[in-house]
Amino acid sequence: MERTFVMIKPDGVQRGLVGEIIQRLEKKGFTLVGLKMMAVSRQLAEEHYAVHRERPFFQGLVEFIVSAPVVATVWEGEGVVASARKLIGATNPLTAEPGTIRGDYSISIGRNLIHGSDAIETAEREIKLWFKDEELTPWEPAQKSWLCE
Ligand code: D4T
Repeated sequence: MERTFVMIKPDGVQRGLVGEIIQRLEKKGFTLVGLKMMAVSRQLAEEHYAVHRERPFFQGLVEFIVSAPVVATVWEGEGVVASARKLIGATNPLTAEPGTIRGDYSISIGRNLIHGSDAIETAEREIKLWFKDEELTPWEPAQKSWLCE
């Protein structure tokens, strides 16, 4: 089953949006199989954003991610990677569509609340980076047959 990694960034935690963000993914019908609040080490933040190492915003982004706790989550479901990205909305919250998480609750690219894996392979890499196998709890939702044919 397809999985994605979603991180509620420090601004999402500080602004009390953890419940709202989790609820949007739950209500959509995806299954939460991993959840932990954590202070992120510099090493983990740098590794997570390694593709952006040469970008001018990299240092600021790492400082931001280590500045306060985040909530790391893993979600399961058919098409969850692309769908979570749609629910999250465009990187720049000012151009993110209303109805998306960033479009509804944020105004700045450097404080855009949430991260979601951008492809299936990225999701696999990020889940391995953030979670040990034993921290994930696969389960079968009782309402499954009411969600999917
Ligand atoms: P993440 O990875 O956080 O889900 O964001 P996106 O996938 O939507 O966007 P991204 O990889 O292009 O950017 C990663 C991260 O860097 C921040 N950022 C980005 C920033 O602070 N300034 C910038 O100019 C850009 C492009 C926001 C998201």
